[in-house]
Amino acid sequence: MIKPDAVGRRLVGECIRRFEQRGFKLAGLKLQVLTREQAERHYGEHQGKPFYAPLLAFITSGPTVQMIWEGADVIAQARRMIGATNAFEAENGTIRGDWALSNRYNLVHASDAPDTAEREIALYFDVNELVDYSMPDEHWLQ
Ligand code: 3AN
Repeated sequence: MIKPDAVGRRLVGECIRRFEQRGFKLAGLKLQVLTREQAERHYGEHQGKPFYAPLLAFITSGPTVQMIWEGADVIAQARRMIGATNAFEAENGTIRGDWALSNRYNLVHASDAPDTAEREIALYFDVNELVDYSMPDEHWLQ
């Protein structure tokens, strides 16, 4: 997910470019303002924590871009490309390490495991919004 701060800072194209150029395949794409209910379901694990209310306020404050990326080891590799949650700890060369200076306004979110990815895809997409197709260079990317 590209979060409202990244959309507001016109970093959507830069974020997508990094995943495309690494070799991942885009299987779903959507621009939407999250509803309060979607945000609560997305961040349910943080309910009751002191940062929960401001986190929900931020994530529903503007448009987000939901993306489904496919490819070899995509979950682990995407998290490496994004960098540590706290942007002050994110390495240079990562999305957060290059463009963020905040723990909350950290530009992007990525699923951390296959079951989380399934849950988050179902939260934001209908099955018929996923696109299955081949890329001519796929055999070089696995
Ligand atoms: P990510 O930003 O990688 O999706 P999560 O889901 O662990 O990471 O956290 C979501 C957001 O919750 C963070 N961006 C941050 O704003 C807030 N958050 C998580 N853990 C903490 C923490 N220990 N202290 C303050 N805020 C936190």
